[in-house]
Amino acid sequence: VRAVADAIAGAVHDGPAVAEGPEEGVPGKPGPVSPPVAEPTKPVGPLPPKADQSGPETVSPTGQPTGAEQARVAQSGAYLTTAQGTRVHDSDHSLKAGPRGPVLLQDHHLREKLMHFDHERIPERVVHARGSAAHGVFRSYGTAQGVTKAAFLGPDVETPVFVRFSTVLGSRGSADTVRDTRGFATKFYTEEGVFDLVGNNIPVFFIQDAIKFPDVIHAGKPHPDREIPQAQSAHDTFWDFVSLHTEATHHTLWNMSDRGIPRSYRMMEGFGVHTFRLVNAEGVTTLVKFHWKPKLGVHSLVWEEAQIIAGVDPDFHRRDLFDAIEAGAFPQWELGIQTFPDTDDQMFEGIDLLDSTKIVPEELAPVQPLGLLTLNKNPSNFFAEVEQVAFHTGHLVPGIDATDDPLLAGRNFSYLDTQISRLGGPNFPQLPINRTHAPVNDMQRDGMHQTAVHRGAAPYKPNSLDGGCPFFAGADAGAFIEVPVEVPAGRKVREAPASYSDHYSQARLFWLSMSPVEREHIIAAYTFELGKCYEQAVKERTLAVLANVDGELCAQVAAGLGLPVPDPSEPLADVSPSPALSQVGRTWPLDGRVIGIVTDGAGDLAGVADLREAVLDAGMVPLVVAPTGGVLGGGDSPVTVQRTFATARSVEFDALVFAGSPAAGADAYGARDAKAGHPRPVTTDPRVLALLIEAYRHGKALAGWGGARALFEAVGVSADDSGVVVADDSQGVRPVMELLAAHRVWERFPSGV
Ligand code: HDD
Repeated sequence: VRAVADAIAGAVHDGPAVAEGPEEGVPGKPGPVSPPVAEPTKPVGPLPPKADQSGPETVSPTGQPTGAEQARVAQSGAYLTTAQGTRVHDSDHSLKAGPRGPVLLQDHHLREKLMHFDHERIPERVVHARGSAAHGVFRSYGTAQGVTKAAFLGPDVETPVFVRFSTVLGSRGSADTVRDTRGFATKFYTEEGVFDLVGNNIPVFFIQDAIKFPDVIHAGKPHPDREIPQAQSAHDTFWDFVSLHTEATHHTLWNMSDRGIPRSYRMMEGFGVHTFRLVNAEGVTTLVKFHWKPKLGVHSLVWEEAQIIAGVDPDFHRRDLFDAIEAGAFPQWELGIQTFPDTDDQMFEGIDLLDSTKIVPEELAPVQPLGLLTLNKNPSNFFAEVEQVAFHTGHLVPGIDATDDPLLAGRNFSYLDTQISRLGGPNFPQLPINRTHAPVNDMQRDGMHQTAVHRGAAPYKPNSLDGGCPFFAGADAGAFIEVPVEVPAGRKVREAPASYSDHYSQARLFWLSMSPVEREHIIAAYTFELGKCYEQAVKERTLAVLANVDGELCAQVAAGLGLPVPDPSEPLADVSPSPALSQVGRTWPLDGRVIGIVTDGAGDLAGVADLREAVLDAGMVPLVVAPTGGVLGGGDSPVTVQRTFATARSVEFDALVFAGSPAAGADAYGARDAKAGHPRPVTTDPRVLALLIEAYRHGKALAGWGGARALFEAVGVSADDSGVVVADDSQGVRPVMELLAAHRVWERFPSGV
């Protein structure tokens, strides 16, 4: 940059002499042109990555180092210019009539700079305002060809994608780990046009008909008078609505389960929710439900962890996604479908496929894999990409069509409509992130923010002036042709089919599918949320709803609220559990798990370095925690500190290892006990004790060597407890890594958190 600047500066100085301007400080008197303003900084190379990002190698999908040059350098030239390209002489002082005089209206640069700044924000999304996203690629296995002619689902076809994850209720700046549904929206830039799969991490929805959407969102959003609470369902209006509107019961139960507080976006399932209609090359149709299955498994936080993170690191999920991709630990999901015959009644095993409050258990219709999604590139500019991306359920490609689900129909109107106010007009498909990768040859013209310079005189059809172009395509030329399905004839009514009045059977199915620990969490969540309500009638009505789901669930929540247990108002549904719905009881890959290695800074540093390498080799992220920052030790294996006792909190680690400290013995991790002969390190730094106690309570794997045994005993953790590994050296604690395959030490529950 400096070389270019010097070259350009030289060229200017070598040019013809400039006319003399007024002398500085003397009004009206001609003087020399004032010299360029002295720059306070010199151009520098990219800064080194921050310590906390220096874990695994930082690479881009193409193997290039990232983060530095591309991401940090915002400018493309040596000189600052206005938006019109005119070079700027001074951007720090307004143009004034003398140093203490009034600012002059003729200062175009000031006007332009402030005008642009004043308009930097656009309206946030009315729902799903808080989110983050990544680029990636979807590679199809070709297994879906029998049921769809969609070209991007052909064998080995690779399609670029952009995926945005989100919470629903909170504002743009709200915390990531609140209890809520998560959005999982995927834009496939296929050769046949854009296909958007705008799903959630929960397979059912609160309402069966889109006309209720404003109601459920008004109830869930903060109270309109005081605008609290932010990003929460734990308040009267939400529970008022869902207790009166009982078709929401199934979705609400999912929200109160561990699914409402995911550990990471990388560890969430995704669902298209509605039933879609696929059509193959022969015109044969199949009804399907879309599923995203994460390679890392489906994992959640525990509620206390989620609450602490909301304060300690509100960007937890955003950071996790970004860091994983920067580190080359690219998250992956398999896309799959459940298939159902396209029968006249659109029912499967007694389940109404057009009712978005219902699932079809995987035991009845297995999820068949179609392809693999890999997220491998972070956005370069959050606003341009993550804020401006516009998803729409109506963006379909040949081979994939909508069904008559009334929730989907309303969405097909709403997503286009909302972009008009959010992105300021009808030309949002021209924004770079929204541009299709297929050739566009439409007849849309003009409008706000038009960036295309269209040519020709005949943007209409039919025409003869452009030779009749463009022509319509038939199915052979890849046109999107709506599947000509029969529409049931009938009267025009505002009614729902009888099957839509079953509001409890699948809520019960979900409850019965949960393991004991997951049920404990659901009871705790209902008790917490209703405990935050003020209206007695709302609490009582919710208990009446729960009585129709399960007696034990209702009784436990009632006990927590100190209220009587109501009788069910209808017989409990006779349903079988779906084991696939439980998150507990399996093992999963360890990639990207975070292991904190806590050292007192003076102990077995060689052991710390050795363990760090072992964690990296296992594809996980080691973070060294020490009393202060900097580099510990020296020689061949210095250890860089990533977290200090002041900045570390247990919630960002999946496991904690307390490094041995032979020198300090039992008094490691803090000042020694003043009382000679005291057996325990009672003066251990309280922040270290908090790390240990929280991690234990949240069911995290723990390990330690050397003086760590005494530290564990000091807080009542025994070396014989489940999920605790105590050894003599850093080699001996390595089995702690394998414990992470089960996500948590489930034996420690129920724990009351
Ligand atoms: Fe919606 C955004 C998912 C029902 C109206 N929705 C939005 C996003 C996701 C979903 C993931 C965020 C997209 C992004 O990242 O930009 N919505 C769902 C699912 C639903 C659902 C899975 C039920 C199955 N939504 C739904 C209904 C309506 C809307 C019934 C209205 C009738 N949704 C919107 C919206 C949003 C939106 C207001 C806000 C911003 C946007 O669309 O672009 O139009």
